[in-house]
Amino acid sequence: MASFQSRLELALGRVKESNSRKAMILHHDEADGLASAALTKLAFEKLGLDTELVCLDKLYPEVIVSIERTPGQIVAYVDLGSGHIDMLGKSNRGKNIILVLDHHDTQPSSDPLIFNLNPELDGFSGEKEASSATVAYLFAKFQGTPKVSAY
Ligand SMILES: [Mn+2]
Repeated sequence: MASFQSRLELALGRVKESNSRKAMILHHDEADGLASAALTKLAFEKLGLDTELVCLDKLYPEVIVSIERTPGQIVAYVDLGSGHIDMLGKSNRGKNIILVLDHHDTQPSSDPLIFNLNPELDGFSGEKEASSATVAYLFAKFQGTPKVSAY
């Protein structure tokens, strides 16, 4: 848990340091995707970012390319993206900070702009021990602001 928490806090630090004022949140269209997108939206709003939600039944390459070409934003993939980590990096022409808050099978990324916040990389089972809503809840909680920690 400590390694996962430190990765969440590292990602939050990078978002806070960035000059981005907007966050695009691309999320899956079922229960876990909706719950985790709502939590992610709250977390970004507490950081003062404008947010835009994009609801998807699956992650289309055309959508990735279209969203990631615009610079100056944070791009968050919520309850999707885990299986496309390489593509998320290769499509990042806007050089945005990319967060992946997901629990499906994945691989680590060495791209400094990609924060793959998947607890499977910290030894947890994404099938049994964590949903994307869990990840998004912890992302919001570890901001450390009193309002968020009261969730
Ligand atoms: Mn899910």
